[in-house]
Amino acid sequence: MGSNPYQRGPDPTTSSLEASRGPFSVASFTVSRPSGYGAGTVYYPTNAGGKVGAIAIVPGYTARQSSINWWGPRLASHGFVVITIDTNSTLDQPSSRSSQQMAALRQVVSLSGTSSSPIYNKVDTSRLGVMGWSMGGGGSLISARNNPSLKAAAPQAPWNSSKNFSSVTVPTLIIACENDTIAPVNSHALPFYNSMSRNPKQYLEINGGSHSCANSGNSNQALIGKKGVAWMKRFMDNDTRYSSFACSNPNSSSVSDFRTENCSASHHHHHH
Ligand code: 856
Repeated sequence: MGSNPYQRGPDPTTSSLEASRGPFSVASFTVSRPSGYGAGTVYYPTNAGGKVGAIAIVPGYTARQSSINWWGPRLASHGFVVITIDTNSTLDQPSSRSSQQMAALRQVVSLSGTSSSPIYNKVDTSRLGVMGWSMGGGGSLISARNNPSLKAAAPQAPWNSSKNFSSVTVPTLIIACENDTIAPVNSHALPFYNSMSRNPKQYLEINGGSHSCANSGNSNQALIGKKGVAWMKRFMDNDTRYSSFACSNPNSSSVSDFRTENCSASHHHHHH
């Protein structure tokens, strides 16, 4: 077996993934001139050693970065550059949120090529991912459909008027909230999940959760953080040390429904 040049950090454990921070130190800055979106905050690891993948995270209708910014330091401390954004208008629809998400990724790529930037030379611009809440989750699904070169997607409580994401090839983790009355799982998260077949996919439904069940301050951050970080490490970094954490059923009373396909929890290697 060859070594994986994208692998960062020590071998994961349940406790390292359930902790509020991973192994790397995190710094952040505000984007001074957002291009194509409303505002941005970049969280990045200061000591990950070498380039890392980048993830853009978009909030929902009427919401701002504060609704999803718990992911920033959490993911960055495991070795990702993360940009959380505000949209141009809080009323923007999912397709616009997708466009703004891709603009934010382009800006992170640009900053990684700018010698005066804190993230100069820190981003592997070939490994980009998307996350978002509600209409930002619907936007993330649109981004995944329109940009098959993305390495991973993880929408939470996604909302979108179109239900057909059958062409998505990007590995996608849908975090759903059982008692969501704004994006009910039976008319949003489950149809999105069921429409996909060409990708590694997963449906993680939080028991009794409201529409904000995976937002900043949620009461299941150990579980949701573990699954979100593991999905991104497995598919953005191709780090198979995370396969079982990414693919297996957490068998938790906090999970009311779990489904996954094309996600191998164990890897069998040939030895010669
Ligand atoms: C926080 C998505 C018809 O659609 C809606 O009413 C609706 C409302 C809210 C959201 C959303 O993004 O919620 C996030 O507001 C759809």
